Amino acid sequence: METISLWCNARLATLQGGTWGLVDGAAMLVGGDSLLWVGPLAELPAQWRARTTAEHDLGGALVTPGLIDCHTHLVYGGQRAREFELRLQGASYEEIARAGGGIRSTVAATRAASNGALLAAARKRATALMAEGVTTIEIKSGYGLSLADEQRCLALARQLGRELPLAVRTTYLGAHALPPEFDGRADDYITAVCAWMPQLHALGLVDAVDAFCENIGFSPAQTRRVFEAARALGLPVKLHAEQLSNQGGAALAAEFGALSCDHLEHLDTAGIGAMRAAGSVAVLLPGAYYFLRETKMPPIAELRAQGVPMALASDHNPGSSPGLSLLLMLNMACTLFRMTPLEALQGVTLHAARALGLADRGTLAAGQRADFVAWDLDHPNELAYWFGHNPCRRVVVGGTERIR
Ligand code: DI6
Ligand code: FE
Repeated sequence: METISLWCNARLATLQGGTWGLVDGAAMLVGGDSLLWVGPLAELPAQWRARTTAEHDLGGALVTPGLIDCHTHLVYGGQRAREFELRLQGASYEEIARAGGGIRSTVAATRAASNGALLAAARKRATALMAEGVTTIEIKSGYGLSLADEQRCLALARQLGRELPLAVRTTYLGAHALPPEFDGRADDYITAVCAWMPQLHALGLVDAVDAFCENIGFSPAQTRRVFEAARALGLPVKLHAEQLSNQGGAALAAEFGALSCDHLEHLDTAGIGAMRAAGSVAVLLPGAYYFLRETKMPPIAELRAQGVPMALASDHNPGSSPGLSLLLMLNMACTLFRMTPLEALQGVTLHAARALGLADRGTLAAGQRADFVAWDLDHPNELAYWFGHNPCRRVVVGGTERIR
């Protein structure tokens, strides 16, 4: 007989209906990896109660959906603390990148690292994110930049998802930077990125395709070629758009029905309109904004006014956001970007799910995956309020409690 577990004595923030969706004295019924029923315990139908085979007391804790980090670059070798020092002495992120540092230095370190070393480092990072209630994570490639190394990094990301109680979605970001062997031949490199895509996809390693459309990255015309290759394979696209300058990348991505456009500090009104029409999610990355000491904020008020869903992510990477706390991103989204605590939590739950094309998670409702977190908090607005503190008490992923 299938185990049906009752999780009771909770204060739920279901995030349904565009609000916190608070339910006190609540219970959730879990069968397999899904939520079968969610609501006040007093309203649990008798026939469900009769089928319950296990019971868990949540001790009155606040429970939210599992957190989703929808934009990370978790698999890479080395670190860039020296580059941080140089930036503090006045060098800019772009100058360092143009001088061959930046992403390229991480590409060299990644290529030189063994599978075991890459996996061990990525596992540590994933474990840190998980400790704060992250149950789904997106991992991009983009530090291999050869067929063999992109394949290695994507396969290691998949392996992490098999080893850990964590759902992993992979994104192919071959068009992240120009590798040294293609110096002066960016168009040829894009041809290679497009040629590798069906091979990586055939290996089951690609859930989505991304590119870095930027003056230090790839042009809109090159990005378009990558997106056309993705479309030919039926793969959804996302884009690092308008991070350091306005390239019209968001509108281009929207033309391809992008799941999301990410960063967006320099997004303009035309880009917002295109995203809205395409239903693309705006993924905001306050960690990179903070760490690069940017001063131009993404156009939050206009995104909000236009009803473009906003997600938040760690953007964990060694160059522009070496942080491993998604909860800190909630706090920064409010302090730096003036988002509301509700928007911040929606940004790491239902809107993050949408940015990954996942309809089965992000809220607490019957039919959703049983991914949820019990917090040592009274109200969900505290998730954005405390910082440098981890109130995560228990985590359930796909119906199974994660033992820490
Ligand atoms: N934008 C970013 O912020 C990261 N990648 C990107 O396209 C930074 C990656 C790095 O500096 O290593
Ligand atoms: Fe990124």
